[in-house]
Amino acid sequence: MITLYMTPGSCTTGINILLEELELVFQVQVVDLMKGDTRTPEYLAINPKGTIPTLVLDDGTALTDYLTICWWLGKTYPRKQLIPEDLMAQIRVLDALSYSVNTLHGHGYTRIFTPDRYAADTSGQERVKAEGMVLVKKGLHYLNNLLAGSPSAYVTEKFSIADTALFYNEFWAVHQQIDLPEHCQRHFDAMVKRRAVEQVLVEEGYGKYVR
Ligand SMILES: N[C@@H](CCC(=O)N[C@@H](CS)C(=O)NCC(=O)O)C(=O)O
Repeated sequence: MITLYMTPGSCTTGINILLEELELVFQVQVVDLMKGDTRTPEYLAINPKGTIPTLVLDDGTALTDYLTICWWLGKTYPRKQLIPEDLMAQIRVLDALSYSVNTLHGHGYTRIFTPDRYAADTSGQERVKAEGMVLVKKGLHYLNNLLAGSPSAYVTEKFSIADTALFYNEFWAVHQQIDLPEHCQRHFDAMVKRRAVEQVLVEEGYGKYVR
């Protein structure tokens, strides 16, 4: 059976949503980031990058990195059309996906959540967090403009793999009490109305965000 290595409320929430959207049978292995579960020899043997999400397939292949896992899921289960056919729509999906994971999460939120990676002392860490906040607001602004040009509340005409990555970043903003810009708020509202999103948020202990 497919196994998702995940931490509730982390970026893995987006992959959990995708698995539920695809109605796949899978199991989860909870990873305690604070306890350092991603740095154990056992975990590094599965994912040498020491990150979550990791998706281990039936044959034991371990997929690592958000984009890789999304792409595999979208291509392996095409019936839900989570990757659009049209090339320019695919380009929008890749742009939103990559920017959400690598820039907004990777540069912005990482500074807010783990400032100790950038500075050893308390005042340095406060500066890093403030820099992270600026990067997150700038990133949300970029994605808000991208959504403004969309024919739907989603990144493209229909829900796609990109929407899950944008969603977990919006979810973190709401959780951090950072105001979402207009189109991101509309996207977030559309996402929490989806059955799979509601189910995952409740399962992961964030039912209060479901309206
Ligand atoms: N590039 C990775 C990054 C994902 C990532 O940063 N995940 C965080 C949790 S939200 C993590 O694994 N942190 C543990 C660590 O980096 O040690 C991906 O796309 O999956």
